[in-house]
Amino acid sequence: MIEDLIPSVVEPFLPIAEQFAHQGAITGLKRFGNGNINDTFLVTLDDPSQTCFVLQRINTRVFHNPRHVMSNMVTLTEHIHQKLTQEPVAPGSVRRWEMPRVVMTKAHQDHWSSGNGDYWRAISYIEGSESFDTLQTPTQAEEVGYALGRFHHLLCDLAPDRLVDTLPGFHITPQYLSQYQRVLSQVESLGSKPHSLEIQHCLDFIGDRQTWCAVLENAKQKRKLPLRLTHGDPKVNNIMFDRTSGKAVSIVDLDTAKPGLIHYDLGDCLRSGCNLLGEETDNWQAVTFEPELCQAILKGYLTQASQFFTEHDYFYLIDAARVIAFELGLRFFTDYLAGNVYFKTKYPEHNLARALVQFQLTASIEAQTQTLAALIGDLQKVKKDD
Ligand code: GN1
Ligand code: MG
Repeated sequence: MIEDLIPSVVEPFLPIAEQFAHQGAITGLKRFGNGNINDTFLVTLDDPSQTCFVLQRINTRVFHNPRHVMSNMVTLTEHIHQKLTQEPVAPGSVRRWEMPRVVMTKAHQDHWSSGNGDYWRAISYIEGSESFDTLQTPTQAEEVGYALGRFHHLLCDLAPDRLVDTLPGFHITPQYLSQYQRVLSQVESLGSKPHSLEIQHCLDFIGDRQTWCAVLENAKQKRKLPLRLTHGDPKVNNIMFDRTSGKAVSIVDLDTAKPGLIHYDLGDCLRSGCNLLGEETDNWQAVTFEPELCQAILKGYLTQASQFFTEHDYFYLIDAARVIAFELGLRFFTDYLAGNVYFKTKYPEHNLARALVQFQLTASIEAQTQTLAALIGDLQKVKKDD
């Protein structure tokens, strides 16, 4: 029965899904994924040539110019689709690699706006794929690294200025620090947040890292790290795995693609991939950064990155993981202090709990600097010997 597959809470969105359903009838509509920003739905169709697509309401409080988000997505996916025809996967290989496509409306638009200003778009679903919130094995981790490396490789000949900066300040850690300081001074002047032990821990943790946290931006200014095209949000659950072969097949969630440092991406991939408990765990004190998974992610990444990866790129790898974990903790904590205005939350202390997880991960990276430096040195040596 159709009704069973379209829960009544999402029924109001059915007419919107219809705008993008070119062939076949809609047989299902449900909320999809764990995104913290946009509202995402999976729409299923009774059409064998396209069994489903992803429908999203773009959060316009975060993405002020959704038209640019869409034009970036079209530029990027067209470039990659073109390049994939020039570099097909070896015949007989079990590996496939696909990029999502923008699904146009029946009126040939890349989005649909409702009368109330909501901005909707649809993207193809990678058939036969699945994603994971946490990684468990080095084999999976290597695939995640491969996927990010493949994405960077496919974009390395598209000029960074071909994409618009849709989120100014995104991953510029010192700007998040300034924002935190502003919010903190407002909260302190209102006297509205009592300092629990956990809050005090966050305040001290940030305070101790204020000078260091500009490390990637400093490297950018000194031209040690160049601007390149980045994904912006390559956390592990944005990597799709082929359900049959277990190999990475795609990287999705392209809203944040823009010019930046590939170290933002490497850091995000490492901080999400090497945390076995995941970013939503309640047990923040047990969170650790797993060097074995880090090694596997980098190994997979470097199989694809040899064309563009430099000595400086290696040098800033540990800082990348440490900064992006710290930065996300800072963003969550700032949002908690500000009253949960940016990230979706399920309970009032949710962003505080998330911040504690990311700070614990940062601390675990710091405690293992020597181990991480040794494993990166080994990977670099393998590359030189090749
Ligand atoms: C947000 O919406 P989602 O879940 O794809 C955020 C990322 C964070 C991530 C943490 C535009 O991504 O930067 O790393 O949450 N996206 C934006 O889960 O702020
Ligand atoms: Mg995202």
